[in-house]
Amino acid sequence: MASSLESLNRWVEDVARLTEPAQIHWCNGSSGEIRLLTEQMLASGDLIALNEETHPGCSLHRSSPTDVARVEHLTYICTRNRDDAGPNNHWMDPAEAHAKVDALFAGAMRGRTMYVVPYCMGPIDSPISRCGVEITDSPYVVANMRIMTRMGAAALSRIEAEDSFVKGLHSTGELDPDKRFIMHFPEELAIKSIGSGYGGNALLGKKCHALRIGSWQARSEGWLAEHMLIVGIENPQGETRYIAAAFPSACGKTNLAMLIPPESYREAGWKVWTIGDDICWMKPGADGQLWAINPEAGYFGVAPGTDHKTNPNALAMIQRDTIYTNVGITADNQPWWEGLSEGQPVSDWQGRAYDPAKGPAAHPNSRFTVAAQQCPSWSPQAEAAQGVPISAIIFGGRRPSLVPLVFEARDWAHGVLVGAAMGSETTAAATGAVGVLRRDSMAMKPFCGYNFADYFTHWLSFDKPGAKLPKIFHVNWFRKGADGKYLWPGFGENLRVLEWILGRCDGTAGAEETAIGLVPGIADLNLDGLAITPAASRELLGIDEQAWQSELAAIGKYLDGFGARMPQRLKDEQRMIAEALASKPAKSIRAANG
Ligand code: OXD
Ligand code: MN
Repeated sequence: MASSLESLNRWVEDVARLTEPAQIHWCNGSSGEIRLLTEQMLASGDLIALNEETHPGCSLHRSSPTDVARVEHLTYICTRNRDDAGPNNHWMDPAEAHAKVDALFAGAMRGRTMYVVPYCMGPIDSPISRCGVEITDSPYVVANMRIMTRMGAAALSRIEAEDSFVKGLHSTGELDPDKRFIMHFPEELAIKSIGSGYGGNALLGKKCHALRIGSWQARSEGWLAEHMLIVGIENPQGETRYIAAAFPSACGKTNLAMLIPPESYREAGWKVWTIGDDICWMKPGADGQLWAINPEAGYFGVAPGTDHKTNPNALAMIQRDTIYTNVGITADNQPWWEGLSEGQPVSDWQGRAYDPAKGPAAHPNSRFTVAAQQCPSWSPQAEAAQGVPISAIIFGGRRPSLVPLVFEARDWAHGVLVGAAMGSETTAAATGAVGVLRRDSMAMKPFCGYNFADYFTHWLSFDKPGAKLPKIFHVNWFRKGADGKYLWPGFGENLRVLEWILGRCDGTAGAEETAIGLVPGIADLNLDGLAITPAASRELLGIDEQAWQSELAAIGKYLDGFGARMPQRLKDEQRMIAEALASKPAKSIRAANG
């Protein structure tokens, strides 16, 4: 059999023949290489230097105004059998998809440099990590991949030693939305993306590899590739436990991953450690626990709303060596976005004189790209080859009504249903209407590389003898009162909810059994020092049985939409809860020592 490097060389030659670049550059990931590339981009205008005194090593990239977000309607899963992609994906026959994009790739790199970017998703020495190579004609993509992945010589050595890697081909093409496609070929471990330079469409290691192709690989190899942050919570006794949490785009994953404990918790000795803010790969270990790595090496975070109050760790980490995309700038060339309490914009994200009548200074989906280590709460365990053991999995969404602040699933299968039923109001991270409720199972609707029904079956399969699975919870920071105001303060105060969750994991926290799961009583949560009225806390934790009956009916309909492949186990779970809602009164269960 040909070695991986032979097959890589052959692929690079084939791509060069098709795309006709002026030159080919194999990236080694060195600091000299990135320095030169950055100088070239500053000279060409691909990057704009920012204030070197306040923001050393930072630069700004302005994307094409029609290329500012992921494009789900142009994103395809191309499997031989349409049902393998499922109703949750756009599908195209692989032969047709290759023909369609190859026609666009023909000659696409004329006059440009073709970069060959070997990368590793996850610590170089981790058995959970997987490698890929992205071929791109965008130096901006190369610079981002260098921050977001372990890119260069070490990844190439691992590829040489392994027998497969994910092939990602990218060109910005003409940046024409009519000639834009993000194609995935999971059976070939291949991606072809053309016509966009935007993060999620162009940094192929992230959504395309680590989630869409990764989820496919994970199913065939017995692990999970999830749209989850990973955070470590250290209690005053010095024990750190790890939580993985899935929220749809722009629901505060980055904020939760970098949470600053409230003052009283800090004083008592609580600490928060960041492992990852977007993607989590989890695999059962020999001990039966799920062990997780963050496959990424950086954060590609949403800038607007990032401030001292909302996410001081994020603000601190982006003061140096950061690539900003589509933010505004101040008169002295500092980056600026809506929600930043200091400074005034003079130019907007398109480089026009800032005029509030023309819209915000920063695009709502403007971003920062920064190395993970720059985060003050970065955990050295993010580099651990074996990963970290996961004690709890949290699902959540933006639900202004109905869904309580937190509840616990009775068992794994119930937890899988809770994840499958997740929903949220849409945000600006993808193009489309904002503020509409859409079901987003496990926050993977845009990212699962195969049929959701098969994905739920895969999740259920982890519940087997010997497994020591994490408990599963659902949170909702976004419930509103009758006055339209949020009932829960959110941000650092969310640690109070995490404390309850960890207390449930070790049997020290109480809960009340309800038809939808285990909900804390008011006395089970530490609300000390919070300005929250008893009426508001009752509303936050309350369950409106009638409204939940409609919700369960809607969930049942949603599951039925996946047809015959939907696991019966999940449908049974839905039916049991619907029946319990119609009959069961709430009862209180107390922790053994609580
Ligand atoms: C992201 C997203 O960019 O989920 O992380 O949209
Ligand atoms: Mn994401």
